[in-house]
Amino acid sequence: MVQENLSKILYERFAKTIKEASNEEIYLALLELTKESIKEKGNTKGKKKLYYISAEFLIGKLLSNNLINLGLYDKVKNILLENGKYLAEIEEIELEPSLGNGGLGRLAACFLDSIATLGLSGDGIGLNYHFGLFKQVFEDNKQKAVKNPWITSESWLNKTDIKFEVLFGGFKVSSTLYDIDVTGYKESCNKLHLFDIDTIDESLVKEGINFNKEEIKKNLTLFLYPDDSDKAGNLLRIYQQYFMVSNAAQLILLEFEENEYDIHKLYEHVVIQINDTHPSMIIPELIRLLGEKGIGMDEAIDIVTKTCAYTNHTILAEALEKWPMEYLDRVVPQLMPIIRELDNRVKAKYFDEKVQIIDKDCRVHMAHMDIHYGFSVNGVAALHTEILKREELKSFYDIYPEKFNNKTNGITFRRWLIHCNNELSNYISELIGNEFKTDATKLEDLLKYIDNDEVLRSLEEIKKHNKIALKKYLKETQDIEIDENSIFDIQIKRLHEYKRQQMNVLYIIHKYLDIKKGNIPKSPITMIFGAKAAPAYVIAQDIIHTILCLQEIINKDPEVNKYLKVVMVENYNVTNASKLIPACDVSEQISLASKEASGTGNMKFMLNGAVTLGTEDGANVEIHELVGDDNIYIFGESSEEVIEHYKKFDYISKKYYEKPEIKELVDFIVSDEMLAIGDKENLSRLQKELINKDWFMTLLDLEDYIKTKEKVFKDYEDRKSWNKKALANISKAGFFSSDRTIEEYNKDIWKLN
Ligand code: 26V
Repeated sequence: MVQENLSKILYERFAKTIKEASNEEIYLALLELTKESIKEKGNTKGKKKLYYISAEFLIGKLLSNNLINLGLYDKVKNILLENGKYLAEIEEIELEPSLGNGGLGRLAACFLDSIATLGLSGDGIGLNYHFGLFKQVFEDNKQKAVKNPWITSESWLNKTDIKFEVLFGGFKVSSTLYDIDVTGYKESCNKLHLFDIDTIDESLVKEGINFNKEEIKKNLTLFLYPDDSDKAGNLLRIYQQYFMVSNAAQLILLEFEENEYDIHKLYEHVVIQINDTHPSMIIPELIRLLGEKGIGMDEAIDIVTKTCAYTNHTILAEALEKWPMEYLDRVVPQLMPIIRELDNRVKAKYFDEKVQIIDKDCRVHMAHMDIHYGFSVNGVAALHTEILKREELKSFYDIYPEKFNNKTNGITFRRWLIHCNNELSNYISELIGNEFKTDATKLEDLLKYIDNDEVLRSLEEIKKHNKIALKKYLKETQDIEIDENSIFDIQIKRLHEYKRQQMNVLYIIHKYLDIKKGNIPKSPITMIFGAKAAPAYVIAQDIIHTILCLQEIINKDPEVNKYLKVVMVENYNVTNASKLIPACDVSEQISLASKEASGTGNMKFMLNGAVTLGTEDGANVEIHELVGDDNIYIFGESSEEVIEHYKKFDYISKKYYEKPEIKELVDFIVSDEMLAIGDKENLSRLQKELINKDWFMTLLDLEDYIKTKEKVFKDYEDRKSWNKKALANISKAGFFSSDRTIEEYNKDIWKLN
């Protein structure tokens, strides 16, 4: 059937056979074929429906993922192969929708996959950004940000006839809803609803990613999170957030009314998950709309509180949104009486200033509104939730202990195993059958092969194939030559000081100097990074510059490059993550303990047989518990110790810097070699930052990190024992399936039927 349908589409559209068609033509035909098959699946239905509202859905390319979920992947791959075509090449035609910054957005995408797979009735609601997260290009060893379009004339977007009006202070805009089908693995479908304005003007973007931030009617959905380092950027972000939630509220009420349910019982049929604080204005907006329907304030507040649940994804103070009242007065004047009323009720009941919604500086704390006027607050890993309860949100936990719960993050195994590492997935099926695809805990059955030499050797072989594929990709895209027989040590994630890419940089300097002294590593090492830095984040730009300078120096040095290479992958995104993760030996998860809420890359690496080198932070703690001390490398101070340092202000980086072994590494950043190719301003700023500030305590853990990493590389030499670690990691990864996470959300929070 698939063969006939594909041939028919190609013939009707291009008068060509599969053999004759170009990759572009085959892509378009597959898009059509997939969309047709989706129609046959129908939508999930239930008495209660979840709306997952999020400013980000980092869905990545959809073709192969949809083919897998529809059960067509192997068929299509083989049909193409019989005609001399490669699905992997056809995948390249699709543009990646980079509609998210990082973990939070990718989590939302994994969740949609699992919600549909479990047959739960739940849709995503977000914004149809015309340009996703900027595309990163390297020029003069620096990051340059350029626009990142993804919408083509034919795409996964389906325009609907649903239109709403959204009122802002002084003007209104009209919206149109676009839908993307969310296919579940062998189940029915849900939708990702993306709202757009009708008056968008893409030509506003001139140089790089700059545009006039004040022309709201033309720019509202132009970019994912514009730069918020200035007032205009912040205002635009509030316009986006209100546009998202006003449309969401209207859609939710429209669907609700179509079912003729009783509006007084909204919470029996609707549950709204607020993904971080970006959609928090849904609370006052729903209260406002219920008021328009004649429901009094007390009851409206009660209904909304029983409908909304909030997920916290970070404890970093700078990331917790606090909007000045002045901004909200300007953008959403109609919400302000409600927000003031919500705050008055809090102030009348609680004297603790820390739980107020509007603080004494007239800033509105969005998370505080969510906690008071939602029924559930969850963190995203066990440690993170404990820190919320004991430290960051303690005052709230004291008031509402029953609202707090943990939901450890997860990842969809369809994308992060079956698609990205099809060879490993097929091999696992050969060993233990297919059940792990729907019940990930079945991966534990692999443990019976822990002493089986043939299985261990096969795992090593598969890893080698993935390394060769990555080598080819890096040669083609960046003209960088790497050695597939080297250890692949990978750190891929957003660039942030708390994630401590700078600590990895100092290790590289250590290794480089060590090799120069004649200490040659047994196996060569390839250090790989991928990271985008927010354009206004100065130190993050400096770290990227330092990595790129080291890449140039080390890779060009004939004495060293046989043993050590550095690769900074350009434009790290979902697509290249799928190529990097399966090729990895050592997964770098080295955030300062207490700072990484969960991490999800750590789970992807583990599932693909990499061994974690990490701190006791986020979900690393749970990985450690699952795999045991022998199958993970843990270093650094604990979250309790780190939190104590912050409380006592007793971490002084200069004291560490004064140790000669550390000084040598930090000073190398501004050595003659580095200054000969790098920019003095960037390099000395980073060096000074490490000496005088180092807010995320790089130097505190540096020595332990270097020592532990040396042990990792030594242990790698015992290939059998290393392969056992890889197998143990794969076997224990089942817990991190987002199917498990979603089952927990449903059991404890959503209660969908
Ligand atoms: C946002 C911002 C915005 C302003 C500048 C600094 C800054 C720093 C961090 C953030 C984080 C936004 C929230 C986020 O993406 N959190 C991530 O959520 C993942 C899914 O739960 C989780 O795995 C990551 O640990 C967490 O960082």
